[in-house]
Amino acid sequence: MVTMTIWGAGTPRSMRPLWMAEELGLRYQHRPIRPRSGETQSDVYRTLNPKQKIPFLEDGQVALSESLAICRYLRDTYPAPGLFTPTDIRTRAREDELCCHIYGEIDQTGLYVMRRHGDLAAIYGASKAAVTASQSYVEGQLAILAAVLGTEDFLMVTQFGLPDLLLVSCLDWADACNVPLPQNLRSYRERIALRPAYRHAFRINYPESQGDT
Ligand SMILES: N[C@@H](CCC(=O)N[C@@H](CS)C(=O)NCC(=O)O)C(=O)O
Repeated sequence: MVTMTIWGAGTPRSMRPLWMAEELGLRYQHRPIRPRSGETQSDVYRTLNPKQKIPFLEDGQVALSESLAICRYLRDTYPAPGLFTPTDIRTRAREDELCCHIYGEIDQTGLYVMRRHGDLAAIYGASKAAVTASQSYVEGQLAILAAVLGTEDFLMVTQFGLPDLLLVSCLDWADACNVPLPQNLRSYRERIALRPAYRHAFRINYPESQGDT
Protein backbone atom coordinates (compact mmCIF):
# COMPACT_ATOMS: atom_id res chain seq x y z
CA MET A 1 0.00 0.00 0.00
CA VAL A 2 1.33 3.49 -0.88
CA THR A 3 1.21 5.70 2.23
CA MET A 4 3.12 8.71 0.91
CA THR A 5 1.46 11.62 -0.89
CA ILE A 6 3.28 14.50 -2.54
CA TRP A 7 1.11 17.54 -3.28
CA GLY A 8 1.89 20.11 -5.93
CA ALA A 9 2.96 20.49 -9.54
CA GLY A 10 4.06 23.07 -12.04
CA THR A 11 6.69 25.10 -10.14
CA PRO A 12 10.40 24.78 -9.31
CA ARG A 13 9.44 24.30 -5.65
CA SER A 14 7.04 21.43 -6.40
CA MET A 15 9.73 19.83 -8.60
CA ARG A 16 12.04 19.34 -5.61
CA PRO A 17 10.25 16.66 -3.54
CA LEU A 18 9.23 14.82 -6.70
CA TRP A 19 12.83 14.78 -7.87
CA MET A 20 14.08 13.69 -4.45
CA ALA A 21 11.48 10.90 -4.27
CA GLU A 22 12.57 9.72 -7.73
CA GLU A 23 16.26 9.80 -6.74
CA LEU A 24 15.41 7.62 -3.74
CA GLY A 25 13.20 5.25 -5.74
CA LEU A 26 10.19 5.87 -3.49
CA ARG A 27 6.60 4.94 -4.21
CA TYR A 28 4.16 7.77 -3.67
CA GLN A 29 0.84 9.12 -4.73
CA HIS A 30 0.96 12.47 -6.53
CA ARG A 31 -1.71 15.15 -6.14
CA PRO A 32 -0.79 17.71 -8.83
CA ILE A 33 -2.53 20.77 -7.41
CA ARG A 34 -1.34 24.12 -8.74
CA PRO A 35 -0.85 27.49 -7.04
CA ARG A 36 -3.42 30.18 -7.71
CA SER A 37 -5.72 27.59 -9.30
CA GLY A 38 -8.07 27.57 -6.31
CA GLU A 39 -6.89 24.04 -5.43
CA THR A 40 -4.69 25.28 -2.56
CA GLN A 41 -7.71 27.19 -1.19
CA SER A 42 -9.96 24.16 -0.60
CA ASP A 43 -11.04 23.37 2.97
CA VAL A 44 -9.40 19.97 2.78
CA TYR A 45 -6.07 21.44 1.75
CA ARG A 46 -6.26 24.32 4.23
CA THR A 47 -6.69 21.82 7.05
CA LEU A 48 -3.67 19.92 5.81
CA ASN A 49 -1.48 22.95 5.14
CA PRO A 50 -2.66 26.27 6.63
CA LYS A 51 -0.01 28.05 4.52
CA GLN A 52 -2.04 26.95 1.47
CA LYS A 53 1.14 26.58 -0.54
CA ILE A 54 2.77 23.80 -2.48
CA PRO A 55 4.68 21.53 -2.16
CA PHE A 56 3.40 19.46 0.74
CA LEU A 57 4.20 15.94 1.93
CA GLU A 58 2.18 13.37 3.84
CA ASP A 59 4.05 10.26 4.92
CA GLY A 60 2.13 8.24 7.49
CA GLN A 61 1.91 10.49 10.56
CA VAL A 62 4.35 13.01 9.10
CA ALA A 63 2.97 16.14 7.44
CA LEU A 64 5.47 18.68 6.10
CA SER A 65 5.57 21.86 4.09
CA GLU A 66 8.71 23.68 2.80
CA SER A 67 10.48 22.05 -0.11
CA LEU A 68 13.88 21.95 1.61
CA ALA A 69 12.50 20.36 4.77
CA ILE A 70 10.57 17.79 2.73
CA CYS A 71 13.61 16.83 0.65
CA ARG A 72 15.86 16.51 3.67
CA TYR A 73 13.27 14.45 5.52
CA LEU A 74 12.93 12.07 2.56
CA ARG A 75 16.69 11.75 2.09
CA ASP A 76 17.30 11.08 5.80
CA THR A 77 14.33 8.73 6.27
CA TYR A 78 14.86 6.66 3.14
CA PRO A 79 18.62 6.77 2.52
CA ALA A 80 19.88 5.58 -0.83
CA PRO A 81 23.49 4.96 -1.84
CA GLY A 82 23.22 7.14 -4.97
CA LEU A 83 22.73 10.33 -2.98
CA PHE A 84 25.25 12.24 -0.87
CA THR A 85 24.32 12.04 2.84
CA PRO A 86 26.48 13.77 5.47
CA THR A 87 27.64 11.48 8.24
CA ASP A 88 29.45 13.92 10.53
CA ILE A 89 28.58 17.28 12.04
CA ARG A 90 31.05 19.34 10.02
CA THR A 91 29.97 17.91 6.70
CA ARG A 92 26.33 18.38 7.65
CA ALA A 93 27.05 22.00 8.59
CA ARG A 94 28.71 22.60 5.22
CA GLU A 95 25.74 21.07 3.45
CA ASP A 96 23.36 23.21 5.56
CA GLU A 97 25.35 26.31 4.66
CA LEU A 98 24.95 25.61 0.95
CA CYS A 99 21.25 24.72 1.25
CA CYS A 100 20.46 27.83 3.32
CA HIS A 101 22.29 30.02 0.83
CA ILE A 102 20.42 28.61 -2.15
CA TYR A 103 17.02 28.46 -0.43
CA GLY A 104 17.26 31.76 1.45
CA GLU A 105 19.12 33.99 -0.95
CA ILE A 106 18.63 32.69 -4.49
CA ASP A 107 15.12 31.25 -4.18
CA GLN A 108 13.34 33.43 -1.63
CA THR A 109 15.20 36.75 -1.59
CA GLY A 110 16.03 36.72 -5.30
CA LEU A 111 13.91 34.72 -7.73
CA TYR A 112 10.70 34.82 -5.74
CA VAL A 113 10.91 38.60 -5.28
CA MET A 114 11.36 38.93 -9.06
CA ARG A 115 8.29 36.77 -9.52
CA ARG A 116 6.18 38.56 -6.93
CA HIS A 117 6.77 41.99 -8.42
CA GLY A 118 6.93 40.84 -12.04
CA ASP A 119 4.63 37.99 -13.14
CA LEU A 120 2.54 38.16 -9.95
CA ALA A 121 2.29 41.97 -9.88
CA ALA A 122 -1.51 41.76 -9.90
CA ILE A 123 -1.32 40.18 -6.41
CA TYR A 124 1.83 41.68 -4.87
CA GLY A 125 2.18 45.01 -6.70
CA ALA A 126 4.30 45.90 -9.72
CA SER A 127 7.83 47.15 -9.09
CA LYS A 128 10.33 47.33 -11.90
CA ALA A 129 12.98 48.48 -9.40
CA ALA A 130 12.43 45.41 -7.19
CA VAL A 131 12.63 43.08 -10.20
CA THR A 132 15.81 44.69 -11.55
CA ALA A 133 17.53 44.84 -8.17
CA SER A 134 16.56 41.23 -7.36
CA GLN A 135 17.86 40.01 -10.70
CA SER A 136 21.27 41.58 -10.10
CA TYR A 137 21.21 40.14 -6.58
CA VAL A 138 20.56 36.65 -8.02
CA GLU A 139 23.37 37.11 -10.53
CA GLY A 140 25.76 38.05 -7.70
CA GLN A 141 24.74 35.03 -5.58
CA LEU A 142 25.10 32.71 -8.58
CA ALA A 143 28.59 34.05 -9.20
CA ILE A 144 29.47 33.07 -5.63
CA LEU A 145 28.12 29.55 -6.16
CA ALA A 146 29.89 29.30 -9.50
CA ALA A 147 33.16 30.01 -7.68
CA VAL A 148 32.29 27.43 -5.00
CA LEU A 149 31.59 24.78 -7.64
CA GLY A 150 34.67 25.65 -9.69
CA THR A 151 35.50 22.65 -11.83
CA GLU A 152 33.88 20.08 -9.52
CA ASP A 153 30.91 18.02 -10.65
CA PHE A 154 28.88 18.54 -7.46
CA LEU A 155 28.66 21.10 -4.67
CA MET A 156 29.56 18.49 -2.04
CA VAL A 157 32.27 17.34 -4.49
CA THR A 158 32.09 13.56 -4.23
CA GLN A 159 28.47 12.86 -5.08
CA PHE A 160 25.20 14.41 -6.22
CA GLY A 161 23.26 15.68 -3.18
CA LEU A 162 20.61 17.93 -1.73
CA PRO A 163 22.41 21.24 -2.49
CA ASP A 164 22.69 20.21 -6.16
CA LEU A 165 18.99 19.40 -6.34
CA LEU A 166 18.13 22.79 -4.86
CA LEU A 167 20.56 24.70 -7.04
CA VAL A 168 19.52 23.04 -10.31
CA SER A 169 15.85 23.75 -9.55
CA CYS A 170 16.85 27.42 -9.08
CA LEU A 171 18.96 27.43 -12.25
CA ASP A 172 15.96 26.13 -14.21
CA TRP A 173 13.89 28.90 -12.69
CA ALA A 174 16.55 31.59 -13.30
CA ASP A 175 16.98 30.48 -16.90
CA ALA A 176 13.21 30.69 -17.45
CA CYS A 177 13.44 34.32 -16.21
CA ASN A 178 16.33 35.03 -18.63
CA VAL A 179 18.87 35.46 -15.84
CA PRO A 180 22.29 34.81 -17.42
CA LEU A 181 24.02 31.79 -15.88
CA PRO A 182 27.79 31.50 -15.37
CA GLN A 183 29.29 29.04 -17.87
CA ASN A 184 30.27 26.37 -15.32
CA LEU A 185 26.78 26.45 -13.76
CA ARG A 186 25.25 26.13 -17.22
CA SER A 187 27.17 22.94 -18.02
CA TYR A 188 26.64 21.61 -14.47
CA ARG A 189 22.90 22.10 -14.91
CA GLU A 190 22.88 20.42 -18.34
CA ARG A 191 24.79 17.43 -16.96
CA ILE A 192 22.58 17.01 -13.89
CA ALA A 193 19.40 17.38 -15.95
CA LEU A 194 20.36 14.13 -17.70
CA ARG A 195 19.79 12.16 -14.48
CA PRO A 196 16.88 9.75 -14.99
CA ALA A 197 15.29 10.88 -11.69
CA TYR A 198 15.34 14.52 -12.83
CA ARG A 199 13.84 13.66 -16.20
CA HIS A 200 11.11 11.55 -14.64
CA ALA A 201 10.24 14.15 -12.02
CA PHE A 202 10.25 16.88 -14.68
CA ARG A 203 7.65 15.01 -16.72
CA ILE A 204 5.50 14.56 -13.60
CA ASN A 205 5.89 18.15 -12.43
CA TYR A 206 5.47 19.77 -15.85
CA PRO A 207 3.19 17.34 -17.72
CA GLU A 208 2.56 20.00 -20.38
CA SER A 209 6.30 19.88 -21.32
CA GLN A 210 6.34 16.14 -22.14
CA GLY A 211 9.50 15.38 -24.07
CA ASP A 212 11.27 18.64 -23.24
CA THR A 213 13.97 17.01 -21.19
N1 LIG B 1 9.40 28.20 0.79
C1 LIG B 1 8.32 27.46 0.26
C2 LIG B 1 7.57 28.29 -0.77
C3 LIG B 1 6.27 27.67 -1.18
C4 LIG B 1 5.52 28.57 -2.13
O1 LIG B 1 5.55 29.79 -2.03
N2 LIG B 1 4.81 27.95 -3.05
C5 LIG B 1 4.03 28.71 -4.03
C6 LIG B 1 4.21 28.12 -5.42
S1 LIG B 1 5.88 28.10 -5.91
C7 LIG B 1 2.56 28.54 -3.70
O2 LIG B 1 2.13 27.47 -3.34
N3 LIG B 1 1.76 29.58 -3.80
C8 LIG B 1 0.35 29.38 -3.55
C9 LIG B 1 -0.45 30.54 -3.85
O3 LIG B 1 0.15 31.64 -3.82
O4 LIG B 1 -1.60 30.32 -4.10
C10 LIG B 1 8.84 26.14 -0.35
O5 LIG B 1 9.92 26.17 -0.98
O6 LIG B 1 8.19 25.11 -0.20
